[in-house]
Amino acid sequence: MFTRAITKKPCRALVDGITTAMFGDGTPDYDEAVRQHDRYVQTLESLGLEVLDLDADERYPDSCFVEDPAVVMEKCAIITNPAKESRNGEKFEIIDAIRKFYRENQIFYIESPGTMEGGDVMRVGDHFYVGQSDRTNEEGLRQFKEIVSQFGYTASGVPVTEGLHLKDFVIYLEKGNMLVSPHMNEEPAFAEYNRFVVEPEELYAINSMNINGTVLVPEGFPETLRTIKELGYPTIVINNSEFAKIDGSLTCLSLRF
Ligand code: CIR
Repeated sequence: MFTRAITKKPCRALVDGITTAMFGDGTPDYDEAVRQHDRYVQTLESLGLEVLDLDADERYPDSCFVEDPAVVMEKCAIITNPAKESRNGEKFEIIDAIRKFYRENQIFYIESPGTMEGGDVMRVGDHFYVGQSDRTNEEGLRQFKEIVSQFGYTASGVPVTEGLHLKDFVIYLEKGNMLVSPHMNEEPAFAEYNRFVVEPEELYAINSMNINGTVLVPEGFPETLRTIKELGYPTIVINNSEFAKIDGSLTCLSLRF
């Protein structure tokens, strides 16, 4: 069960966020992004989470995507080392928030030449699948494994060849169910799970998010919504259009623990 989340308000510089336009082009509208973010925070609260919503930081256009500079779990927190220059400093800003919930001896750091972003880290029980992507390298994975193994967790790498982060192409919905891209459906690491393939036109909806049994689904993807409902999960549809324009999806906007 999640009891807390950390989020961070979008800044006006959001319009300069990194984008490959893989989920559609256009520049995010700041006011609409703020409204969508407020609704996101309220939704987490409605599901019982206490949310620490940090102030916007104009120095880092992508800083509302707090999932990337840290990975949190019950027994420890890891400050990552974001690969992109414009995002790397976010790791220094997230530490204060992490310190509110973790003791110093529970906080660890991915160090250069290791790189990692939380969007590449997908948890299944006490195992972490770690995307090996442009943002998370082998050395990042090695350090991550070393850290989490001290606390009884395991980790393994999965190649990400389609785009940004692992969780854009596969998401664990709990109860053995996964949403996968056609390519991830072929990934041997996921062979044992019940996989539900999301077709390319609904790719953005893979990054749906299970919060204590309810699945948040981005607005505008009827097939994926139907699949998730048919699996028996209660759902809440969330409009995330302004974040999608800069490759941001639902999980990116929070750290949950
Ligand atoms: C970036 O390219 O870093 C941001 N524009 C989007 C980050 C999305 N984060 C995530 O999926 N965890």
